[in-house]
Amino acid sequence: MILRVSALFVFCLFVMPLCGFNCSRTDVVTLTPWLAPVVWEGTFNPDLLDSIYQQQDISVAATVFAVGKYIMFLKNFLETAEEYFFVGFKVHIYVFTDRPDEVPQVKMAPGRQLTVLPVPSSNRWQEISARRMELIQKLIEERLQGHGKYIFCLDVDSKFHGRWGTESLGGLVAVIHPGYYWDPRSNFPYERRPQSRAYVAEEEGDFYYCGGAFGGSLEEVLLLAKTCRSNFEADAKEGIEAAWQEESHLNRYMWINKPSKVLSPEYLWQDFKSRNSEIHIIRFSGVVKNYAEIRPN
Ligand code: UD2
Repeated sequence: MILRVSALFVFCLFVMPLCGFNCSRTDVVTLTPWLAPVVWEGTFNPDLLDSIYQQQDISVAATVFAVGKYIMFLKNFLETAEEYFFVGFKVHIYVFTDRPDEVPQVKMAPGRQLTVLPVPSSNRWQEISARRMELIQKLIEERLQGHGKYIFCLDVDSKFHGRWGTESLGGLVAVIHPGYYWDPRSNFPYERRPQSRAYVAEEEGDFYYCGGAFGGSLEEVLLLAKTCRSNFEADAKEGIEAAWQEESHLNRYMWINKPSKVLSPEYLWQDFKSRNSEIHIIRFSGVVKNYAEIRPN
């Protein structure tokens, strides 16, 4: 009896604060039915996680596309990434753009670097968004193999407001779309035509995930990019473009290949939306933009 009480005492005093038992959430889903964590503020200990990954000497790559007028968003993206994205870790940002001369100079901390990769311009925004998978595949195959371990692929018309760090690392990582997380599955804007390779049937699907932020290990993201690219191209040969381009293919992929970590909408909020009470912090959000002004068509 004495042994049991003192074991409980030790557990409460030392283990609980470390492992996060004192920081749980009951107002939101924090575990998927396939046992992947759903990361919300208050469900993890950032210092503990950082200390674990510091020992592993990890590095994180990030891709961002700034084609045509979207270059205007890059400065804010890069400056806020310096403040909040994997601070204290090695970070390599790859900017794909058709306007390399307009890439802003942003002072980066030691251990952080930026590489500009030129891409052709395009007359269709859908094509720019969709070609990202192909370019991410090539980047991993041609430049990243053996360099670093993790990668995140992010929309440029966004900025960081709060920590995005080691709590987000995992094999395959998806972000729940802020527009649909309270909705029934039937409202999710999946591709619903069976002839598309992005098809998700009415009774299928877990969450609706964002195309604007996803990531994981280099191996997993390479598989994802390859699959989404080849499905997208096979659809295109048959004259089909999925409802939300590569976002639809990504959602199909995540239904079949369950993410090992799911990030809450804190990791990609939308500035035009008012903040709901369960959102204790906004870490990254899409800025308000005038589509008619910035898209090529
Ligand atoms: C959603 C997704 C986006 C993508 C798209 C469907 C979120 C928050 N956003 O946003 O990721 O899945 O639906 O295609 O999940 N881009 C350029 N130049 C252009 C057009 C696009 O560089 O002229 C790049 C840029 O990095 C941008 C991204 O493509 O952030 C996505 O395009 P968008 O922001 O116009 O797509 P949107 O807002 O419909």
